Amino acid sequence: MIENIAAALARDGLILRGGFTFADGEDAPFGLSGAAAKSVLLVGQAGAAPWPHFLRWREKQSRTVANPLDTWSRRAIGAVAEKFGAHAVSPSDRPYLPFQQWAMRAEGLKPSPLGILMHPQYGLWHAYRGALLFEEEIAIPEPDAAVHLCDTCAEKPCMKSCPVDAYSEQGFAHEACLGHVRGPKGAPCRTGGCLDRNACPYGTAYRYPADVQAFHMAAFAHQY
Ligand code: B12
Ligand code: SF4
Ligand code: SF4
Repeated sequence: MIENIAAALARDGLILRGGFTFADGEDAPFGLSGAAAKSVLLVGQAGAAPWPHFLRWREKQSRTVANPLDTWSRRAIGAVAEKFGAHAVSPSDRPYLPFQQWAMRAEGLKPSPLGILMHPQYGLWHAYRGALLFEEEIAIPEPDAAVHLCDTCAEKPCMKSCPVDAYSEQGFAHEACLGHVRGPKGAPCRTGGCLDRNACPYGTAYRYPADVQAFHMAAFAHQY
């Protein structure tokens, strides 16, 4: 079944990002009928692979859609969920579902100093677009042990490039970031994306193109 789900998602540039089975008695989200889910599969992207699919869909819309990437993702992942008897959820659903905790469990990833999970191949250039919840247990292969590249990265350039030092050991000062991004000196972040994220030397083959980074930065600056 997993191979068929992966093939259906690939038509939109999306990939499966592993999954797991909830433990007995664990507080699990609801599946399709409203009963607690038994298994979850995460859906996401490596690099900006879904972008051309998203753009083609957006061009066909007769009027401007609010939160277009979320809307497209819900539509694409919702169609796959319907075909395979799953309940689709989104990282933007309220209350927020613990997508990063699920991802750490599903693929053995750990957070970078930026809070973004570090992937041994994609670096910081990957994201989650949804998840499929199943009320029956499904067979999910165990993930390979993931090397955490940040452990051996002595220089940590991702902590040295932000003009307002928004990322620190205390976490992410998003108001300081937004003040800079929206201000007169914020053009480099607005047009090319976060300078700290771009400073990481790993996964550069998957780095989102500047226009994609500008789209995400505009969404972040507009929403928060
Ligand atoms: C709210 C939110 C934010 C808030 C955080 C505010 C706060 N202090 O809580 C703000 C607005 C700051 C934010 C910013 C960004 N975010 Co954000 N965010 C979320 C969201 C929607 C909910 C987080 C949450 O509360 N979850 C509920 C708790 C219970 O789940 P959790 O797994 O335990 O949550 C973890 C996160 O909250 C994390 N965390 C806490 N503070 C921050 C700050 C940042 C920057 C990140 C990445 C994580 C993070 O720590 C928790 C423990 O692991 C998640 C999606 C999701 N549903 O999780 C995306 C998510 C964490 N964000 C993500 C990203 C990429 C970003 C950005 C880096 C890029 C962007 N979206 O444009 C920006 C930073 C801007 C920049 N300078 O580039 C990705 C991370 C992907 C990955 N590879 O790990 C996620 C998973 C969304 C996705 N679709 O994939 N985000
Ligand atoms: S620059 Fe180094 S510490 Fe920062 S995210 Fe990349 S590998 Fe991790
Ligand atoms: S987007 Fe710009 S201001 Fe915000 S954390 Fe990244 S480098 Fe700093």
